[in-house]
Amino acid sequence: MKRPTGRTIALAVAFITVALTTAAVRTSPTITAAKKPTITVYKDPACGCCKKWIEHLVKNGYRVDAKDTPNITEIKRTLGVPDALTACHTAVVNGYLIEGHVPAADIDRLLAQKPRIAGLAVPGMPAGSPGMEGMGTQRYQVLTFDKNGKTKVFASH
Ligand SMILES: [Cu+2]
Repeated sequence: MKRPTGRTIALAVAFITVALTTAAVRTSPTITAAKKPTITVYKDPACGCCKKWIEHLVKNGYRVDAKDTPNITEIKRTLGVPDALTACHTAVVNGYLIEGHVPAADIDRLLAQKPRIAGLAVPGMPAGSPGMEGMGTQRYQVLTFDKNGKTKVFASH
């Protein structure tokens, strides 16, 4: 019977170390976070649910450039958010508009799929959407919209 030599054990240890290091790099959340772009968020300084939505984005690896403005309605018009789809804050990421409490996972999918749309919207402020927790939950949809205001369902929650 052959006993393992010191060299065999050293090789095995080296192999396990490499395997563990590789696994750690692959699952590291900081690496994923570094790949996510900055989202510019326009909001009224008094808006509390806007701040909570920003926290949700940051928790999901986005960098946020928050811009307080007293005239958010004007900004929505200028950026081209259809009147029927408005909520509280309006955001811009990689050229897409994000209106209202859109979940970070839907923004992830938007940026991965890059559809030819103007942006995503969660009209109104449905209870239970990210940033609107603590007041129960209701079902809501994330809509895509184009420049003419034409919408399609992107996700249902
Ligand atoms: Cu809100």
